[in-house]
Amino acid sequence: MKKEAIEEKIKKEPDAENPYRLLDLKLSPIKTWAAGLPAVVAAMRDLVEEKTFFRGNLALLKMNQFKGFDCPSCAWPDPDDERSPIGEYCENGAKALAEEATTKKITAAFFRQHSVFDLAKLDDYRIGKLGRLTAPMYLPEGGTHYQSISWEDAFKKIAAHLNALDSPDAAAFYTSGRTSNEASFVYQLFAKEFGTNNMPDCSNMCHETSGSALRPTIGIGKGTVTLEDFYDTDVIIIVGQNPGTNAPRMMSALAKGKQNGAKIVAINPLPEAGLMGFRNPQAVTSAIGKAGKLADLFLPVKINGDMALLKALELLLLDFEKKSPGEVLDHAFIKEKTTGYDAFLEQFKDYNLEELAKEAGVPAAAIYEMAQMMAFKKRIIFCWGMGITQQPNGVDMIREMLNILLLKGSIGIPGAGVCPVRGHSNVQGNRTMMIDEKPTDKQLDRLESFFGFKMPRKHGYDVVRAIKAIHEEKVKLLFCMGGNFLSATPDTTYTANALRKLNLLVCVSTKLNRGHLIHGKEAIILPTYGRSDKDIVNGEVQIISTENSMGVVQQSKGMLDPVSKDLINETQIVCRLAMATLGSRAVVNWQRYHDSYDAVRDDIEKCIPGFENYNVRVRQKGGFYLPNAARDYQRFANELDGRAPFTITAIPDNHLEADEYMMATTRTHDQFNTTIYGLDDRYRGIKNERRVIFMNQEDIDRAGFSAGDKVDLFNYDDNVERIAPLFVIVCYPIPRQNTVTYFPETNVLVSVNNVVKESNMPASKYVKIKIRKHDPEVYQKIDKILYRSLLEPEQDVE
Ligand SMILES: Nc1nc2c(c(=O)[nH]1)N[C@H]1C(S)=C(S)[C@@H](COP(=O)(O)OP(=O)(O)OC[C@H]3O[C@@H](n4cnc5c(=O)[nH]c(N)nc54)[C@H](O)[C@@H]3O)O[C@H]1N2
Ligand SMILES: Nc1nc2c(c(=O)[nH]1)N[C@H]1C(S)=C(S)[C@@H](COP(=O)(O)OP(=O)(O)OC[C@H]3O[C@@H](n4cnc5c(=O)[nH]c(N)nc54)[C@H](O)[C@@H]3O)O[C@H]1N2
Ligand SMILES: [Mo]
Repeated sequence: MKKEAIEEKIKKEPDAENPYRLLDLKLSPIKTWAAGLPAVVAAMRDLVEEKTFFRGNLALLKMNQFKGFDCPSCAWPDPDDERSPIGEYCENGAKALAEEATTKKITAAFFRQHSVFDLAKLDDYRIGKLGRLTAPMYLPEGGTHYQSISWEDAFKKIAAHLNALDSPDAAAFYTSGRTSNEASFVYQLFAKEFGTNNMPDCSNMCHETSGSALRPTIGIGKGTVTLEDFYDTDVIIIVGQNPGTNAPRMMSALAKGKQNGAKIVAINPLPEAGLMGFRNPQAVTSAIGKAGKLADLFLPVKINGDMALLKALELLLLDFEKKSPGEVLDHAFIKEKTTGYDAFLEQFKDYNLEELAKEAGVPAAAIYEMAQMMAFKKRIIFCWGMGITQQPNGVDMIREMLNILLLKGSIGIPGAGVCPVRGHSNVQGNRTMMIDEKPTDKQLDRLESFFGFKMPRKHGYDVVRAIKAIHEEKVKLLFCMGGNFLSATPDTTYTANALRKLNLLVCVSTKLNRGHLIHGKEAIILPTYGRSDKDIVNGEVQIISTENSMGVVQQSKGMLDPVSKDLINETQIVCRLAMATLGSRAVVNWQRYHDSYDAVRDDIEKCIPGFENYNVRVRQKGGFYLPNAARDYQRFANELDGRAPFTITAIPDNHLEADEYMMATTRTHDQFNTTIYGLDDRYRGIKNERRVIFMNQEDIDRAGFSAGDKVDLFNYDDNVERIAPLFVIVCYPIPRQNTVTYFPETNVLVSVNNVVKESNMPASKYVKIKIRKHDPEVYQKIDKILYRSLLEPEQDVE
């Protein structure tokens, strides 16, 4: 069907029960390259829309520069040496900045005018566009509107609630990944002094799987490569990750590596533009010139077909080794640095290339081509993202990639290793600072000996366990340091019903989001600084620090005048809360941390290895690398005498019934997690609509649908009917019986019990669904408040 005919058809069939949502989807061809001039234009448009063009552009010149501030968007590192004078940022970094640097604001008067119930009528895009939060707000029990509260009273109220709990474990402290090292350190310390390890964080939905896979094998839950390794390597393999949208500056590193001779392999069910080609928007000539090709080989794997693909690859590499003994595998490395090789080899007797290829959904010849690219090369980098970590067997799949590197001795040498591409800009630093529901005894011992009080030892709740504990009313108070707990987590209706049972929900936030509108009996919003804001303590502009995806710790100095005088930085919020809650019980000198980030850093240095001389080194140009024994001296899992074990994994059974589909939830090019910048997904050819489902043409035909049809989506895990109403079918080059939709709209379909083995992360890219023609009757079965934005006309909120 012609695209105009599809667009026309969507418009022509209004939804009787839902006349308010006029769909205005526009389709265009899928892009085959990313960035370039359109990226520059899109970035500037966002700055204009946020009424921050000059302020924003001024800030952009400082973003990711040596003495500037760290981009609040993704965690991709900045070059150690030269940085582009016209801007070391990407389109999506600029959009993130526009969101934060906006001059629009929400005042107390705004909250007096609009009830919480009415604000829920707005969709996420409109909520985000309201502007920055400017004053602390309080929603009393039974109240309809958030009302003003002083900071002093807010802290008193939260403290009273905390102290009234039956046990410290009835509180949970969530963290999103933008919080600085300094704020993270005091935050986890406060939770521990209060008495709990209930510290769920966004890692529990993001790269927990990577940590779970890597810690017991290579001895560290982080990647082992630096940016330099990308520039000089032979093969870069990108599995389940979409750099063009989610880590755009990674494309410059890929392009540089390719220029120097590296081959790039992309493994993804979707032909993502950012994997296929690239125009550097930071270089004037290249932004408008011919796009460079990126991937040399694209393998359109089925959702969760990666394990079969990796086994097929191993089978072929072993075959190459048989034909050219000693030229493919690194036997010395295997002997000295690994364990379990013989047992690992055993399994390959049972595997057959054609069957594995079929299971992967990729022609055997293509896998052979990949094996050929790698067989006689040693400098190989495996990168992965959410396409792997959010699979039920994600831990196993990462260990399988590691198996390949171990076979070839491709780890801990230049140009080779593992690269989990992190999400939030300081999510890695949060963990280094011990925001972790299961801190190790070693970490707790160090804290105990420095601070001199007993640390709680019982492991706390991660995100999924916290949701269940809130449901069971074991947790009565949820404190969120940033993020959007409601929308980022799975099983939205179940989670919403849990959150409604809380005694108190506290959110430290920069912007309003849906997470503030589904609340407990009482709720408090505490407004705070963003990364680009000038953070003044005792009359001086302060620096904070963050750790990027490659373990570099560096300073960040905000430079914009805050939108309100009534904001407090995250560190001081924690310190004041600690003083209000612990009073004379406190052993930690909270006032000292409150008054000085340097004091916080001095103590981080004494409690966490690798931070020696923190205050000096963080001020050096480019910061400093944290130690990484796997990378630096090929020292892997300690329990095994520094060797890395081979892991024997299984191929999952991915059988689907004829009317079932596998759904992966991903990001559009116009969002940062739950923050919706706009309604387009430019690279995938989608404009003006987020409620779309990508389907293969043959599946569309077989099910008797046609492109442009309106459908409802269902999931039936644990015999519960989960419904996501009103989606539009878009025909897309995607493997059979596989579908893709956008997060967070379809989180409602992800069962809280659908988790990754070992890491307990929601398996958000492995959701079994059924698809039926849209029936307005479904509106009778959904949560009317959660779906208010879909069911009722928008109100004017300006
Ligand atoms: N602009 C922007 N930048 C961001 C974010 C954002 O929302 N917006 N989010 C940040 C965060 S917190 C994170 S964690 C990262 C996320 O960045 P990514 O890891 O890129 O996350 P996603 O877009 O969720 O999905 C990644 C890819 O997985 C593929 N995929 C799905 N299922 C499978 C599968 O079974 N196998 C394979 N091989 N691939 C599969 C999808 O097609 C998609 O291309 O980005 C960070 N950066
Ligand atoms: N179905 C599905 N679900 C997913 C995913 C998926 O791919 N599919 N991805 C998962 C992943 S990888 C992640 S990381 C999580 C993300 O989960 P979260 O981190 O909880 O969500 P965000 O949308 O990043 O949080 C946005 C909010 O953070 C606040 N904020 C922004 N900057 C700051 C700041 O500097 N300080 C403070 N205090 N607040 C700030 C703003 O109020 C904003 O509304 O979602 C997960 N959920
Ligand atoms: Mo993430």
